[in-house]
Amino acid sequence: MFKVAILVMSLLYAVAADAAILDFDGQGDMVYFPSAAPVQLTAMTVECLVKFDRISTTNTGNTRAQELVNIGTDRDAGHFHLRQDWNNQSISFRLGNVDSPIDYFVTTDYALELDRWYHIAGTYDGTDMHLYIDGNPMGVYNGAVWTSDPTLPMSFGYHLIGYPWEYPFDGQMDFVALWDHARTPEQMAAGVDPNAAGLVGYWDFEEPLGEQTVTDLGPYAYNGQLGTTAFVDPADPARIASPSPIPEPSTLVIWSLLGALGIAYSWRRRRAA
Ligand SMILES: [Ca+2]
Ligand SMILES: [Ca+2]
Repeated sequence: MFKVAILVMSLLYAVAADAAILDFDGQGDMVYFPSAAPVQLTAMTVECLVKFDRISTTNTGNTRAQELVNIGTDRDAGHFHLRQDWNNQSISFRLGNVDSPIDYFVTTDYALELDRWYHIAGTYDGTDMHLYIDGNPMGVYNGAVWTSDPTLPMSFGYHLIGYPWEYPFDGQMDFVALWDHARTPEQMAAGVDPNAAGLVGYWDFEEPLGEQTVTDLGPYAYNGQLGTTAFVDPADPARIASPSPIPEPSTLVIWSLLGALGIAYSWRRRRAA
């Protein structure tokens, strides 16, 4: 009966087709959230799908990193960052201590490739931080002490307006989700149910072309905007048609079903291309 229930739920998820993604130009394109976060986080998951047009490989100023999803700067107490770092040419997940601007971070040597979609996630259960790429564990930090500062602005693809190091993202992004608890790889593989408990925000970028608002499908209407203003501006990411192969929810569901049935799987094997 349990498996049947999962099958029915999965079929419901599979109805949601993906038509659009956001393309960031690497010159300062961002999604910016003018409002404060709806909740203060004492645990979290941040996850997104990204494809890189550039990998940061050298310690050269503004291009030494690429921000994916973050709140605040990496000097703010109560920040979090999911970014691509030059020093290992891979991903890091960072939390800033609320008591002092100290980063706890998890990083990896996993070699990123251009022109390939990745599911990237950072989780924090109140004690331990985990970094996942395509659902595969990439590292852990035990004993982090962190609480978010909900007044810090959130952005996708950019460090923060007015901060010297912008770390602009050059690539494509879709399916960003923020949770108030640490999700497991199996849960992440099942995709995002906008009605799920503990969802803080979920953005799939399916608004019409020309729409400036980046709509939160979760419970709090935690909406963002393209670029630095609510109008057309140079920092607006481009809304473009969803290309193939992007791991759409319907594809992920098949693999989560296999996981529920006890059949081993990995995110990497989900990508046939
Ligand atoms: Ca989309
Ligand atoms: Ca704008």
